[in-house]
Amino acid sequence: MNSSERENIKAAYKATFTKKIEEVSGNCLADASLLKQYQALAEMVMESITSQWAKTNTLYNKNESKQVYFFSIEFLIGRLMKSYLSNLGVEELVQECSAEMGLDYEAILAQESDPGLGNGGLGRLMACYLDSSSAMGMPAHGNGIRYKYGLFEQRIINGEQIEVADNWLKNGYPFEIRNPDKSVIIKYYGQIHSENINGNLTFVHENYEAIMAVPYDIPIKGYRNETVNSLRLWSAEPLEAFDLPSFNQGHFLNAVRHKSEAEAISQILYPNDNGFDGKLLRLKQEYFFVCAGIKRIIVDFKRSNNNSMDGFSDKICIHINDTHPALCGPELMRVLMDEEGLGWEESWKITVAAMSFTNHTVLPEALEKWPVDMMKDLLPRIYMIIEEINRRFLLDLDNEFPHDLDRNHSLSIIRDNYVHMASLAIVSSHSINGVATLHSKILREETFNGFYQVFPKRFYSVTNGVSPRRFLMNSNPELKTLINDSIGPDWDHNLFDLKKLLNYINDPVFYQKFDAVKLSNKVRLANYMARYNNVTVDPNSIFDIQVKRIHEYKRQLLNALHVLYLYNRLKENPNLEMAPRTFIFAGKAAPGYYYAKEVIKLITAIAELVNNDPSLHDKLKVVFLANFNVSLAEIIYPAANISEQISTAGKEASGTGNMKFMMNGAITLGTMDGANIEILDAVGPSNIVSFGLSADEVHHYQKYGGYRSIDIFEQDPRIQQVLHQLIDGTLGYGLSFQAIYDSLLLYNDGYFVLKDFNAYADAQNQVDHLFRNPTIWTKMSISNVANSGIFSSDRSIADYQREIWKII
Ligand code: OAK
Repeated sequence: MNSSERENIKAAYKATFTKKIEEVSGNCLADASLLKQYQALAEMVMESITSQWAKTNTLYNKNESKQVYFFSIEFLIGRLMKSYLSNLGVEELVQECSAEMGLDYEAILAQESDPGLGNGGLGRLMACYLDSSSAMGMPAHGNGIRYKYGLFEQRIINGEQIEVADNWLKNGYPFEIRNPDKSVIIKYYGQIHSENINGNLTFVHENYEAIMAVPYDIPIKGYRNETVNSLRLWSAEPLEAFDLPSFNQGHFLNAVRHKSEAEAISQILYPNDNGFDGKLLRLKQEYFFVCAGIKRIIVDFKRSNNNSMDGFSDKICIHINDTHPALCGPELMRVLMDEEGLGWEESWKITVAAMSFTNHTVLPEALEKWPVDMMKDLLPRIYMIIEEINRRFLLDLDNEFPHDLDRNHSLSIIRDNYVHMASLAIVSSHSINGVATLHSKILREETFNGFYQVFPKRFYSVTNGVSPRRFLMNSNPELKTLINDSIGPDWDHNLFDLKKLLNYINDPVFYQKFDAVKLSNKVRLANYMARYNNVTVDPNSIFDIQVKRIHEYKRQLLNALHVLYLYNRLKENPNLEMAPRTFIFAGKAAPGYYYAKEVIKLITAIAELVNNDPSLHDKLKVVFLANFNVSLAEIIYPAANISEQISTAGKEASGTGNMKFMMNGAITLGTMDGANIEILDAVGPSNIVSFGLSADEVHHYQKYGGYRSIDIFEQDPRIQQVLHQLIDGTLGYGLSFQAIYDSLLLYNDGYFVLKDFNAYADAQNQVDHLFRNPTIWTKMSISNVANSGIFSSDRSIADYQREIWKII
């Protein structure tokens, strides 16, 4: 494009934008608020996407290529405007025009709410996978719930977490289209009768409670291509706004009660990460989006397949993201048998061939199991089908392993009066995978070993990945520019090309530029902390960052105790030689997770102690950033020097924050857990700092005992001092962290914090030495970026296509 063409395009953009402002606000540009500017831009974006969206859908409706449907109870998509603009290839243009019109581009983008429709890794992974599928031109869609309130907003008041409702829809959401014509009726409760209709045994559902699932579709625009996939989020509504008989009798409250009961289903996201609390409403949610999603898939499939179900599983993959959508199996069976008139065997074949299942945690407390009575009452037909699936499965098992009652019991989907969702998911899927090599091994050898013995060929491993567009190109534009200037722009379609950066691994000019980018990102985060935490930090200090959900197994406590230990060392010796450090934490605790909330309190108390002690000469700062979400994450990752990935080995299925940090040049300080092991493989041992017990060692202690935390305490005066400080008032008058203290000593330190303390302190010491040698540090940092290609979610999606969905 020559410069006069570009000027014409810019003029046209400015004119359209000015007109749009009038349309959305009734004001002229000069009087339009930032919100209206954002809404005008959002409308323009939607207008430029929708025709491509329609074309993509027309193509998909022909059913020529296989389509994947991700069923997930969470989709943590983050703000979308920047992705749309960049994927459309117009971001620079919009930026330039905004500046020329005197508008604040970043402030306009900040108007967008950040939909918190997920807790953490599970939901964010889905968003990355949608992004990658579209980027790769692959037909893939999301199916989930349009929660009216997403994950709570976290405020820190007097050092404690306070939860505030996340009203992300308060100004409307411009990137969704409501499609009431595609609504589906969902039936709960009632009774099932079998009837003989024309010689066929037919199941009839009576006296049920019906509610309506209404889809809202969000376009997922591919990166600089023509593909626009869909994320379909279902909202619950009553069939009728009023119960007219009640209304007419003057029972006004009754008349609207069923409305709020129906709406309750998609009212709020359960705020548990890696946990399960078996509430009835949650089971309603699970069936809600499963039933609605399956119905639409079948309607769409049949419409383009001469009203026939032939070849369904050749064209449709139903991928379930953990067990929350595991009812997809029995629901698909129900539709195939009760609505499509197929027999059990044929239906079962189709179901297993269509379904695949990814597990995302091995924590026993997160494995879902529903009381039989609850399931039977709420979903009577589904429960009947689960019983039959189980009966046939146990029969097969008995044929293969005769009289093996223990095996039969332990693998039974229904056992001890519960429906075990992982068992249901495994039995009804042709593929089961873990999300990192170690995790998949633990699934095979421990968690699902019984099933692995029965179905060895069903088990796979696909290591997670993250979107390089969101977590590198869009959130770290200066690094993107530097990479473009160095190796050319083509790495954007193949992240493995980042390896070409290794050509600069000894180039001092490149070092300087690379360091300048990191510093600039650190300054941005330092400004954020000055503004929101009122703490001044030195951008030249080591930014040592741990951001993720607060959970015992993730061991924020290990980090916090070490900070206290470092504080003690500095107090003892104010001239201690060390690079200044800024320890940064962020993450939400589940509202009912007392211990996690205590950890937040502890970190903020340590921050208070450390940041207000002038004798430390600014060598140590601690910051807890409130309300960690996708938008804040995008500011944090580019600014990190150290990525803390210190879970108890064997507990973190994969981790994905570790990959986002690495892509932005942070050095991993990590245990040999989850994908950290693969990060080590990718960068080599000299570009990572690893420490601590191995998963095998942890497993051994857990199985056979032999670890006594009190012994470590008694032998290590550093630990004694730090633990006493938890309860002796050092951290504030009247503040005592007795529960944490007890967990470590009285309850024998279930997550091996004290056991790993020494190794962690040594590793931190090593970090200090490495950082004080800038050449070595920059080299390590560049190596991390250069070797991060394997952690692109494009690679993960390619693995799924090849191994699991068999698309290419
Ligand atoms: C949440 C609820 C239930 C089960 C699992 C989760 C979850 O978020 N798991 C996380 O999934 C991520 C994506 O696979 C992994 O990277 C994390 O290690 C895992 O904790």
